[in-house]
Amino acid sequence: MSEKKTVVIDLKFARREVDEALSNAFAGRNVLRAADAAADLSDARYAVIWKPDPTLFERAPKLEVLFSGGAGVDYILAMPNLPDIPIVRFVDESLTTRMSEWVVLQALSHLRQVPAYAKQQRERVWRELSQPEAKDLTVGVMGLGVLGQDSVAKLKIMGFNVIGWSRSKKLIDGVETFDESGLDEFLAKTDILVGLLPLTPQTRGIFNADLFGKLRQGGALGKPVFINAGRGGSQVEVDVIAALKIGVLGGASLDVFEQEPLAETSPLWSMENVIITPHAASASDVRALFRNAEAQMNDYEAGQPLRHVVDRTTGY
Ligand code: NDP
Ligand code: OXD
Repeated sequence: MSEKKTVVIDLKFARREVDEALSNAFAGRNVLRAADAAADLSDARYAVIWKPDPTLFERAPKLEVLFSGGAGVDYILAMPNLPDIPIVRFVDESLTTRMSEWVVLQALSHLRQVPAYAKQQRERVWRELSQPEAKDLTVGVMGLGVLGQDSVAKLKIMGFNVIGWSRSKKLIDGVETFDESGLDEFLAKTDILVGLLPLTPQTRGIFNADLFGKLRQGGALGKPVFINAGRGGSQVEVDVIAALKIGVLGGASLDVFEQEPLAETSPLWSMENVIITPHAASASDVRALFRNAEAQMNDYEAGQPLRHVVDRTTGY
């Protein structure tokens, strides 16, 4: 019998990736799979989860810590019968780096007019479009947490002028930052808006017509661009669509949606200057997830505090 506490895995990730990662993880621990309906989870003390089965907490009543398979935990906080135990969110360099790659890619795609050139290519049109430089544009990042701050740094390397907004004011070298009360001032300076916010009651629906109307018009791209990889629940999709149609927004890159998968009937699919990715901006590397969780389990059993624990009062 292992002395280390038992782990249950309930990750709605690709089965093969989970199996491969598990073959090198949680040495000396009993590891159970929630997907195995016959498994007795009654002694499990840790759960590593992403969109788990609603019955998990009934089957595993002795859980002491939940490890989220992603950085966002809105899906956990919304679960019925959630036990009052620590929730650890996933924070790892691989996740951070992947997100910054996606954010920089999208900002550059709009700067360099990738959607317009892709359309010209489909139509076999040879026409050079006018080209501002990155330094002519201000990218405003909403959410200056682990992911937001790394994206800010990498956007700056590409030459963009970058500003940021978060609940509490941040001090970031060379970046003008705003707290909650400075939202309008922040928006009025923003040409490309990047959403990297968690979904909470405060951020639900924050990207709406009123907010889009406050973004700077007439910047180097003519119209502002909206980029969102936080959570779809933070955007009001009918407002995004309307803003694109009437020209309040000149373009968008969306990785997250109010309903996922995005309905085939959504007008977003076929809108010019809209780039869609299927909630793939930064997928969790399962090996890194298990490495992080295992290290924290060992530390916790040695009496060390858990890191990256969710604050249930703020919801992230
Ligand atoms: P963090 O918790 O590190 O940062 C969250 C940031 O949002 C903080 O700066 C926080 O402010 C700010 N914030 C939260 N609520 C508010 C509010 N009401 N008003 C203003 N600012 C607010 O999270 P991460 O950076 O690690 O991740 C951000 C989100 O990205 C995740 O919650 C998840 O939803 C999403 N995500 C999406 C992925 C994808 O593939 N699409 C992949 C990974 C994550 P403060 O600093 O003051 O606390
Ligand atoms: C996350 C995600 O929260 O992938 O990590 O959405």
